[in-house]
Amino acid sequence: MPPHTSNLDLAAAADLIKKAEGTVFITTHTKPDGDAYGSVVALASALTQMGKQTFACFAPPVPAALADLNGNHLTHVLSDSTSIPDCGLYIVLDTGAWSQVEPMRPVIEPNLAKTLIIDHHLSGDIDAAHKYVDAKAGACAEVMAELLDLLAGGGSGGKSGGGGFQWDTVIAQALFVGIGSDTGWFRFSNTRPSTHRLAARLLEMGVDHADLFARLHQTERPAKLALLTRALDSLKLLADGKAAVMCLTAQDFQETGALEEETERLIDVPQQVGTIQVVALVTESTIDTPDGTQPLARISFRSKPGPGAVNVADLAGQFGGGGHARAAGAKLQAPVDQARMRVTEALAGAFAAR
Ligand SMILES: [Mn+2]
Repeated sequence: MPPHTSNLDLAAAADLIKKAEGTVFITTHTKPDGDAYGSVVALASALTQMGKQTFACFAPPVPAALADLNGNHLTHVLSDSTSIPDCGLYIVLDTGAWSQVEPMRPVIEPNLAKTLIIDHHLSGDIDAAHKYVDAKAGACAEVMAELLDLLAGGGSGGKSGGGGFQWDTVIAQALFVGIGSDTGWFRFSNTRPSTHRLAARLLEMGVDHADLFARLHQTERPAKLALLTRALDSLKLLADGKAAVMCLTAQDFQETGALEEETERLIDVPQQVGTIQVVALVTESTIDTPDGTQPLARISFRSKPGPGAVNVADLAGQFGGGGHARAAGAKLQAPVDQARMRVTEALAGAFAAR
């Protein structure tokens, strides 16, 4: 597997985009989060203003709160009837892993020689011709901000640059959603001084952060709380309370009426407990696998920073997944109980080895 590292710098990536002929395809991981959504919308808006044809496409489900943001007219949601044009450049944002873009694989794989990945994750296996990976960036949207400055012809601070586009309200909101989402609204350890500087720049352009927070994080349905109750009921502590495993089954989703995307941020709740350093959430997929054989379990990991922090990207790697040191995930073709057992063993092992 090729290393998931840059093989060009961001200026070269900007050049590649500027010189691209024909339509530019832009996508990101399945079930986009705020960073994925914001990164795609910001880039699509910039390129459209530069006079380029874009085809920005999400693999569903797209959370309703994101789909309601400015700029959604610039994007498509993949369905059976979506016809994707032949494009001069294929851009994949916020992931470099096939497992994260499965529905887009038939589009990307034949075009790897014309594919540019821009990502901030530690691992990925898409062998694209062009890769820019900044694992220090708290969000892909931070990289997008740098890229947009390069496309506009240098840090123009919101003024129209040489590329002939402006950081308009669509771009500003999209980038803020991206950095806000991936940093837990500036609480997580991936938040950098430059993250705050970008946030300040976006606020000065008129982004209403309180309104965005309310729209993105305070508009859940009661079913979400019912799902949280189930998750907390399932919580098991191990390694002297240093690790916690929660599990949600298809039955939990049926009985609460909650949707799979409503698991978002449930995993943050147990971190309120002082002893808990790592949390895992195992979720039984309610979506049938294409071949209908094995059920699919999704595993998410979070860990707290500090001395002796557990690298959950390594843990997820044990299950063929990846991500960041503090937040990572994997998918497993296994019954949910078996997945929970294997995750419990892996966590116990991580602490036993200390
Ligand atoms: Mn991200």
